[in-house]
Parts: sequence; structure tokens; C-alpha cells
Amino acid sequence: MQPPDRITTTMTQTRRSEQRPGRRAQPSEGRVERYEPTRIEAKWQERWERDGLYHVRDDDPRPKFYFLTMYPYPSGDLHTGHWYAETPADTKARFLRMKGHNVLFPYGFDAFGLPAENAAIRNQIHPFRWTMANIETMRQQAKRMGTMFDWSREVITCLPEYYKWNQWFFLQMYKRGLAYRQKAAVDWCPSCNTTLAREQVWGEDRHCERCGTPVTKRDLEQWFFRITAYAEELLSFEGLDWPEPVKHMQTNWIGRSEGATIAFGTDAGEPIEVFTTRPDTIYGVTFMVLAPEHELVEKLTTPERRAEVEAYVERARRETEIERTAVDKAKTGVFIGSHCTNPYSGERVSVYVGDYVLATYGTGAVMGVPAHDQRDFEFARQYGLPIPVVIAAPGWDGSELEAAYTEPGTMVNSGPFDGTPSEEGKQAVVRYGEERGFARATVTYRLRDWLIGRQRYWGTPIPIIYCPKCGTVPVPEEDLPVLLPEDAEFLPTGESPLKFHAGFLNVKCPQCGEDAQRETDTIDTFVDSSWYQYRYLSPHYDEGPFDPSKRDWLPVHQYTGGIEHATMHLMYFRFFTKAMRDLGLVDFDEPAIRLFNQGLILGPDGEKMSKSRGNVVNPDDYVSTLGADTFRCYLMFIGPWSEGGPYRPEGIEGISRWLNRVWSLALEPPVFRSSDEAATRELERQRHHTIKAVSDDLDGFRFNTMLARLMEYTNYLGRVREAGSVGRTAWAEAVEALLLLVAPSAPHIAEELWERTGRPYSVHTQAWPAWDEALARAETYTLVVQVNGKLRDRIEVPADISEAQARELALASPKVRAHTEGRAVERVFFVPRRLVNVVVR
Ligand code: ANZ
Ligand code: ZN
Repeated sequence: MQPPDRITTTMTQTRRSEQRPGRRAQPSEGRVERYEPTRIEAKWQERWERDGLYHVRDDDPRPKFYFLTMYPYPSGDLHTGHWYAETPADTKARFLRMKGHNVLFPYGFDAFGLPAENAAIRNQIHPFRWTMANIETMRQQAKRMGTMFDWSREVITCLPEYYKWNQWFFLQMYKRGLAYRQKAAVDWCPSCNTTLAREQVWGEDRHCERCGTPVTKRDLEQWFFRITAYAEELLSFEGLDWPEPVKHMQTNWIGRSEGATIAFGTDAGEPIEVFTTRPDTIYGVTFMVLAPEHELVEKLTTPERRAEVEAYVERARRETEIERTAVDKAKTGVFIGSHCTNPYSGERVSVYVGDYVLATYGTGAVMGVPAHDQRDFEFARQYGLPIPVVIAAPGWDGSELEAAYTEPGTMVNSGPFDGTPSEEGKQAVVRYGEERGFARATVTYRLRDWLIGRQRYWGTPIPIIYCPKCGTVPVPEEDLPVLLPEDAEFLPTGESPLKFHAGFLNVKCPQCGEDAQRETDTIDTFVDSSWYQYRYLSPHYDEGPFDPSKRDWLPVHQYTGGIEHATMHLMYFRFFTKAMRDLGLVDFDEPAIRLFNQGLILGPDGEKMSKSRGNVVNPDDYVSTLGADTFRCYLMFIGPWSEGGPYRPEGIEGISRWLNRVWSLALEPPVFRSSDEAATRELERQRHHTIKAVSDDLDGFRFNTMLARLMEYTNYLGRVREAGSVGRTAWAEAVEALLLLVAPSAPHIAEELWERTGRPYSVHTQAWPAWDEALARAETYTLVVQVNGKLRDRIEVPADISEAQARELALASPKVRAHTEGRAVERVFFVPRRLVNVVVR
């Protein structure tokens, strides 16, 4: 890529050379207006809006392409992060449109959520007013980006016309057993006064995603969506062109484990069930550990052990999951006084309660096999329990272990299974237990059901009524939406304002007509974003979540957004489409075929932009000086879109100079002298070559190299203009191609120049320029390589190879190296288009 100063140099040279007799002394002044981005940008934005240039028609005959970019939360300010996510996506969407697709590129606002409610408590402003005012601001800001969003399809999730369908989905899920209510120990943020989903608890220290406060636990009746019903299906990414890291994170998040559930008999009658991935180690069990929350702890604790056990359980419950399972933490436990029986060996082992066993995984009980599990090994050491080896490592001499042996081996001291290879033994042991009724093969997932209830006001009310007679009664579909009352009081009580709103709370039971009460929990906002792509098709449709006659837009062809959504949003998004398929609403399995994750734009100091750090780059400052086109291109030029990176204020000037140069090239043609055939042919070749390269880069989301190529092309055109030895038509075609290629990235300047060069409105409805493969191919020649004047190699090189590249290639040639090895290279001569001569001593 060209450093910006080179661009200026060539530009000055061009100007100077144009000062010749027959032309005005200063051709660029007076004859051509200066490039004034702010003026032309406002003008075109207005015109496009007036014309409905980006209004998408469902009946447009061109092939449909649904391009979805993640919608923002209406915080009130569209910042550089939004620009970074949205303007490259817009560039790609515009490119697809010019390539002949009917592209749907919608935008909207993820408008429910905590910040609005916190603002309401702080500033006594209603969340609705706060949110809608923010949306108004951000919509105006978004329009200044020059994107081709179809605003007629805007979706705002806090409007009843939207959230009605959240409620409708809830009812459908409820009917099918996919929504259920259960008492659960939930993560609770004492500062936000709300339950948190697992994904909203962050970091080793388990703090609240939103406010950073350490999270505690509470037992509450909670509504869940049964996402685990789709655990297995969610593990398959067949037919999806999604980034590997996302697939990997989702796979880990689902966390599939194959193993067995084995029942150990107890004196209390009720057996203890364990989940194990190592049934082959069953004869090595020397103790049993229950999670502190396990319901059998209470029943199996003997009176003389009770005080100690209760104290231990109390302590454990105050610890976080991370603390409890930390690898370096001492594995502690307390004997509860009871024993259980290994159904395979008949051995009786002691039952402990121990905090390294989690209540929420498997069955909440672990069979302790100290010889083959490191945690169990440490536990046994601590409490002086035996550590019998039951899986022999190859060549094991019968000696005691220094650490758990966790690799495969041969089963020993294992009754009827002695001599069986352990991998085979896994199945053999399960089969044996299945035949006798105390074991079964089991698949376990780490994935938990999705806790969707929030004890907050600013969300979708859950459409459920509790009747003293009829119990839990779903709101009849014809009574939807259950509206959020507008006159709720926002007090920092920790309870939802809905709980204190008599008008909302008290209803008649839809079944028996008696006095009943509404559910006051609202729905997690991740539900809103799980299906918003369907709503864009028909945002005001009132007979269903979307108009089925618009189905042929689906599924989304291209989705773009940040990788931070890999496990929450993107998993729920997939779950919803699968559930919708099972409801008969769609006939495909996945919401979006292709996904691209852009990186994060950082402040100039390389840190995440934040007000407190003072490293926030405000887009509006640039838009009102250098223009949106410059800011768009600069963001794309920073580096690969997938990687993000720090904002470098120096770089933006170079982009601005480049666009100025595009301006001048389009409006100031060369002084055509005698046209040289070779030069004209080369101009055509460069044009085709650039069209192809830019198209390839746009296909692959390589916006930075795409712009570097456009800059090279611009520089080249500058040199051609200076020489003035090409034909008029070739020049006109070259400039036309430049404008078309620039249009997706810098839509305003392209439109302006398109008009000023007398072409019909609009550049954005033009077809993407075609290229000729043969012409696009770079010309090559055979470079002769000599060492001390003797021919040593011939290398095929591109015609425009630089001296530095030619030297490098020559010196790297094995044939040349055979003659330069161990000798000092004194000089390297380069004769363009012919040879390199390496002089050695
Ligand atoms: C006996 C055993 C022997 C185990 C052995 C491992 C090795 P993954 O692979 O992550 O699914 N486990 C089961 N439930 C648990 C719980 N609630 N809390 C803590 N640990 C639990 O892990 C499965 C293994 O983790 C299970 O297999 C069990 O220990 C333990 F040589 O059973 B294993
Ligand atoms: Zn009733």
C-alpha cells in the first residue's frame, strides 16, 4: 500500500505538469470546485431518503440476499464501535446489491433492558421516554453514516407490536413444555437487584456483567426455556459457514460427556446415583462425595455428625462455583456418618459431603476413585483413604501411585473384568450394570436451561396468571399483548415495580373468572434478539411474528457481529429457529448460514474505548470535518476487519487526501496528446486487474487490502494523467470503474462524482463492473539472474515487480545461493524487465 505522502507528491506533480500553454494557469482553481464532504454528504442523504433509494421491495425479481448486522442497544450515542461494526457491513451489502442481489439490510434497536430502568430510578425519567429519545438521537446519527439501511423496516423491541410476539412465543413454548417454572438457586446481583443468567456472570470472581458487583445466590421460582432439549442438535454445525472459534466455544459451552449413571445402595433405602465418565474404574471406588446442596445429605447425616456437616454446608454455600472447583484448592469434605454400597463389588464405602462436587452437574454426586482421578486422589490423601489401582499402566509393577493415573490401561483388581483394556471396559461395565438394573449409559451436558425470568419492569411481561383455583393459567392468545403499565413507580427496592402496581397485578382468571394475579417477572432481553431477524420482514404484521408470505428472504444469508456473542446470543438465536421449526413456522434448521465476526476497535492507546479512560474517539467530530466517507474508509483501512485494533488519528488524513485525489481524477481529465497504444492497453489491463482484485477482497471481507488496491489504482491513474498518452475512451472507462469501485466504501463522493461526470442517477443502482480474466492477469516476464555476470537462474516475475522485490527473489533462489553461500554480496544490479546481477567477493 502507498504511504499517504506519496499520494500528495504525485498530485502536486500532476498539477504542475498541467500548467502548459493552452490551459489555464491554475487548472484546479476556479474550474473545479473543491471536495467538500460535509456539504455533499448531507445533500445525498436527503436525496436518497426522498427517493427511497434503499427501500427494499419484496417483489424485486433479483435474487434475495438477507444481510443482517447485530442491532444496537439504544444507549443514546452511536459511537465508533457502532461505526466499526456497521459501515464495513454496509460496504459489503452495497457491493452485493451492485452485484445483482436484492439486498435486505435492516436496522433496529434492542430496546428493553436494565440501563433504561436504572436511568429511570436515577433520573426519574420513564424508561420508555428515555429509550425512545435515545433511539431518536441514534437514528439521526446512524443516518449520517451513509448506510443503506431500509428504515421502513426498523424494529424497536420495546413497542407492544414487537413484544406481543415475545409473549406469543412464550405461550407456544409453554404449550410444548419448552417453557417451565421451577425453584432454582439463581445468581443474584445485589446491586442491580435482579437474577442473572449464567452468561451474565463474568470473570473468575463471578461479578455482575453490568455493574461489576460480586454475585450471590437466591432460591426463587423461575421461568426457564428448555434449551437443553436441543443440546445434541446444537452441537451440529452442518451446513453453517461460521467461524471456528464460535463453533468451538458453543461446543464447549454445551459440554457433552458420555458415561454412565450408577446407583449405590444406602441404608436409608434411597440410592445415591452418580454420573461418571469412567465406569471402567468402578472397582477402585473407596468413598462417595455428595455436593453440599444434594438432597440426600440431610437424610443420610447421622445425629452425631450433624453439627459438623451443617456448618460445612453453610460455609460451602457462601463460596462461588469457581472457588469451589479451583484446581489448586485443597479438596475438603466432611464424613456424614453413613455408608453406601458399590453394586459391582459389594464393598461399603463412606459417604462425605464435599464442596468440589457441584450440585448443578451430573447427579450432584461423585464416586471417589483416587487412583485415577486427581481430585479424588488429593481428597483420599487428605482423609487417609485407600488408593487401590484398578487401571494398570503399561508396565506397572504394582507399586503405589504418586499421582492419579488418568490414562487408559488394563483393568486389574476388577473382578470379572480383569485383563480388559479400559476403553473396552467402559462399555462392558455399563452393559453388566444395565443387565442387573443398577447402571445405565448416560450422556450429560454442561448446558443448562435458559433462565428467562427477570425481576424487572423494563421487559416483556410473561403472559401467565396465577389463580388460587386453577393454578398457573396462560393468558389466552387473543388477550395479547399483556401491556407494560405506563404509570409504574421506579424505586430502588430490589423488587419489580410491577409487584406494586395493583392495576397490572390484579386480574380475573381467564378460566374461572375469579380474582387472580399476574406473573410480575419479565422476559430476558436475549429473547427479543433471538428472533428479531424475522420481524424485519414485516415489522408491523399483526397476525404472527412475521408474514409467512415473505419467507423467501430466509434464512439470513450473512450475519455480522462481535465474537463476544459467541455463547449467549448466538446460541439462543439458533435455539429459537429450531424451536420455530418445530412449531411449523419455518422449514430450515439454522437462523443464519454465514457468520462473520468483526474485531474490536480500540482507543488510540490500544485499550478498549471508555469514557473513564478518556480514549473515546467521537465519530461526529470527524463526520462534521473530514466527512463520513473518510471516516468509513479509515475504519476499514486500519487493518483486517476480523482483528480490529487501535484507532490511529494520523492515518485518517491520508484517507482524506486519497478521496481528494479521487475527486480530482474524476473531474480533471488529462490533456490528451497523441495516444500511445501500449499505454492504453496497460490502462485497460490495470482497470481489469483492479476490478478483479477489489471484487475478491470484498468477497473475503478484506476491506483494508481492497482500499490499498484502490489507492494504488488511483496513484497509477495520476501517473497516466500526467503522461496524457492514453485514449479518451480508455480514460473515461478507467474513471468510471474507479467510481463504481469506490461506491460501496464511500457512497457519497461516488454519487457526487457520478453526477458531475454526467452519468445517470444513481451510482448505487449500477451493476458492479465486470472484468476479463485474461486481461486482469498480471503481465510477467522472465528475469535473468546472474552471479558475477554468469547466468545462474531464470525466474518468472510480475511485470511491475519493484527493484527490492527482484533483488529479494534473486538472492533467495537456491541456484543463486549455491554460488553466494559463504561469500559477501557486494552489490546487486537490477535492469528493469531484464536481469539481476549479484556481485560477490
Ligand atoms: C468417577 C471417575 C473416575 C471420574 C475417574 C473421573 C475419573 P466431565 O468429563 O467434565 O463430564 N463428576 C461428576 N459429577 C460431578 C459433579 N457434580 N461435580 C464435580 N465432579 C463431578 O467429568 C465427569 C467426571 O467428573 C465424572 O467421572 C465424575 O468423576 C466427576 F478415574 O467419576 B468421574
Ligand atoms: Zn382460575
